[in-house]
This record gives sequence, C-alpha cells and structure tokens, in this order.
Amino acid sequence: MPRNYDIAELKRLDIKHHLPAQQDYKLIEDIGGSRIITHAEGCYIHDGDGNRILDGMAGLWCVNVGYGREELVEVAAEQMRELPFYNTFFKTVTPPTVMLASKIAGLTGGKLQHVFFNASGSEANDTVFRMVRHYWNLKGQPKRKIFISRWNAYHGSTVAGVSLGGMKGMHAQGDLPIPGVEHVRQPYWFGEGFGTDPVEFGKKCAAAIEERILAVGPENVAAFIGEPVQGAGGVVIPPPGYWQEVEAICRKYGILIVADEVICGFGRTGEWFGHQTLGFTPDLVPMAKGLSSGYLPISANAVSSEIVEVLKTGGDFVHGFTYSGHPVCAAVALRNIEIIERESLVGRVRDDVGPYLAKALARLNDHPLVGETRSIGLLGAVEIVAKPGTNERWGSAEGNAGPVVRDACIANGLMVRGIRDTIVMCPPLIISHQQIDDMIDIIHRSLDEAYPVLKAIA
Ligand code: PXG
Repeated sequence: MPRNYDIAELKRLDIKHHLPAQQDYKLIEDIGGSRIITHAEGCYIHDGDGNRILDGMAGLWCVNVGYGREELVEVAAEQMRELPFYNTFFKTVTPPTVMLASKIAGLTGGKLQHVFFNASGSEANDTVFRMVRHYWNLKGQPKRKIFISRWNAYHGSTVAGVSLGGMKGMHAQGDLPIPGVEHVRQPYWFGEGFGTDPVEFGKKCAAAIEERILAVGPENVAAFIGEPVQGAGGVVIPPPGYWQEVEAICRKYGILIVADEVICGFGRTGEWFGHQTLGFTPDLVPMAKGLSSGYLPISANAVSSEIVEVLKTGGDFVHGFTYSGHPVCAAVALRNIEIIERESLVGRVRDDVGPYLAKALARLNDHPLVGETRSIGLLGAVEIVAKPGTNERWGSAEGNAGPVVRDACIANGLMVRGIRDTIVMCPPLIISHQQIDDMIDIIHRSLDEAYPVLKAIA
C-alpha cells in the first residue's frame, strides 16, 4: 500500500524546488503544482487526490509489462546485494550486462550482433551520432558527416538528440540543430497528404530524402535516422512501401540506416521491433523505454557487425558513460524481456489486443470531431477535426483541440497525450479487452464534452 504522503506539502515543495521535464514552470506554479502520482498497479496509476487513472500512455511510452511486477523488484534487490555497480571502462564487465547484450542480439538478429549500453534514449542517439561519424572517418570517407532526419521526429533532448530530432520548438531553444543535420518531410498522410493516394504520398516523402541526398552530395551523407513509427510526433504511421523506398535509396548511396526503436521496440508494434513489423533492415538500432519497461533507466544500441569490424581498426572508441551497462538496470531489463517472452506479449499485441484496439478505435470514426483513427499494434491515434471528412482544424491554427480533449480524458480517468490535435495512446501490452473498451468509451465521452468548448472558439 502507498505511504501516507502530505500531498499539499509535496505540491508546495514541488513549486518551490522542483523543475519538471519539458514544462512551463510558471504554469505549474499557476495550477498549484504538478499532479502527484503516488502508486500504480497493472494498467492503472493513482494520484495524491485519490484518482485512479487508466494509463493509456504506459508511463511515457515505456511500461510495457505494466506496473507492480514484484519479480522486477526482487531481481533488482538481488543484483544490488550482489553487485550494485561496476563499470565497463577498465576491461571489466558484469554478468547481467553480458547476458543482456547477448539477449538483445538474439532479438534483433541478422547482422545486428553487437550492443552498446547507455542510460537513456537521448544518450543512445548521442552514441549513434558519435559512432557513425567515427565509423566513416575510419572507413576513409571523412566527408560523410551529414545525418538526414525528418521534421517532427523525436530523437531526444540532449544536444545531439534535439538536433537529430525535427521538433522546431525544441530547435528554437538553444540555437539548434548543430551543423550537419538535414531535415526532410515526414510521411504524415493525414496532416500533409490528405485527399491523395497514401502509397503515392509515401513515395513522395521517400523521394524527398533522395532529393536532399543529391542536393548535399551523397558523398557527404553519413546516415538516415527515423523512428519506424513516429511516436512523440503524433503516432505517424508511414504509408505501406515508404520504408522499403527509404531503404532502397539509402542502400543506393551507401548511407547507413538508423531505426530509432526507443518507442517501437519490445513488442509495441506486434513484433519485437518496429523495423521487423515494417519490413526493413537497419544498421543501427537505438532502443530504451520498453527495454526495462521503465522500471530502471537503460538504453542500448544494437550495431551491425560490419560497423563493429570497422570500429575495431580504430583503437579505443573513446565514448561511454558511467552507467553504460549498469548491472542492476541490465538485470531488470533481462527479467523484463523474460516476462515479455513468458507471457507471449509480442504475439498478444500482433494477434489479439492490437487488432482489438484497431476495431475499438473504429467506433470513434462516426464522431463529428473525428477525422481519422489509426493504429499499429498498441500505438493508436485519433485526429480531431472541425469538419467531418476533412482535416481542417479548430480555430485559426493547429493545436487548439488536442489539449481540450486530452484534459477531458484525464478528468474522466484516462491518461493520454494530446499532440497538437491528435490524441495518442500507447497502453501497457498487458491491457485487457475491457480496458481497451473503457479507453475508447472515455475518449468518446471526452469528445462529446469537448464539442461545445470547441464550438465556442470556432
Ligand atoms: N527517441 C525516441 C523515438 C523517443 O521517443 C527518445 C529518443 C529519447 O529518450 P529519453 O530516454 O532520453 O527521453 C524518445 C523519448 C513525448 C515524449 O512528448 C516522448 C519521449 C520523451 C519525452 C516526451 O511524447 N520519447
């Protein structure tokens, strides 16, 4: 049972001392402090005001096995007792780290046989940045420095993460991106290709990559990076064939492919990795979140044998973090993967709850505020529009409706994100049919409640 916290006092201290992630500090002050999440079980979180909320976001796209897994607690305690920490800098390593690397290599398969560890998704993408440039230098092609990414991609919050990402609001803070990152259009059919043939639209988006490669010179391009399905960008599922086109273009010019699997990994799309669901073969795979179901911070980069062979010619690769391969995080990640396997959660997403979510979402299609619902595995999205059958938004600009519907959902007991005017969901992989129905019912009710509010701003 949760401890008996003094919630009012915690809120006061929160305002006074704590700076939350990606937040408006003044706003937090104005609303009297953040919502304090005290405990959780299964698919539900509880806050200090006594609300039980269905967690449609699996924490932050990460609690794949759900909350309250006693065996993850036990395995962490056991490992802490035996060896709470040791590093991988001194020609040393710990048993769980080796076992986890081997386990991940088995899941990624094929040429992705080597694993580098970090503590977060952002760090994993910093590793990508340094490793790829170092690789091309060693290979005798030092001009290959440019990364091509997409607008509205999310690759993290560090300097390299924000730069690789395509979030203009993040670029604006801190004079980013750093030089050497080129952004091209995203394969967001509903937002940018509406009314056109989706497959043709996907081809155009892939062609934009080739155009940029030719514009900057193929000899200068190091890698293309993309989330198989964009998560923080609004669950942007690319049209069929997009990734195959991208893959062919990258191969044509000898450009490395980086699949950022931080959200798509570990069963989210109905295979272990999003690139397996979408059918392409990357050279580097940063992953995090579902790797430990968020129980402890850990991320990894699966790297192709070809890249590692080149790195071996360069002496020390002077890159790594204190917490690279942290034994407690690795032990928890290993057990987390074991749970996913034992409970067949990947197949469950592919054959059962994924299709069930798609059907349930379709019940929203007749709502006058809904322009489209879409999903892949247990990643879902609802587009809110001003006029049915269009992609027109409420009010003068994008982003008016999303927060209204999101806030209504949370008040009605469902945690979702509102990304501009898209409501997105990413529930734990253990979610039941009944809980999916509850999620959709709450969204329906919240859309009804939002309707008069939105009419007022139209
Ligand atoms: N890549 C992807 C694809 C991500 O989704 C990161 C990298 C960075 O991971 P870390 O562990 O450094 O946060 C992420 C993280 C949102 C939101 O607004 C999404 C993420 C993080 C914070 C907010 O939905 N994804």
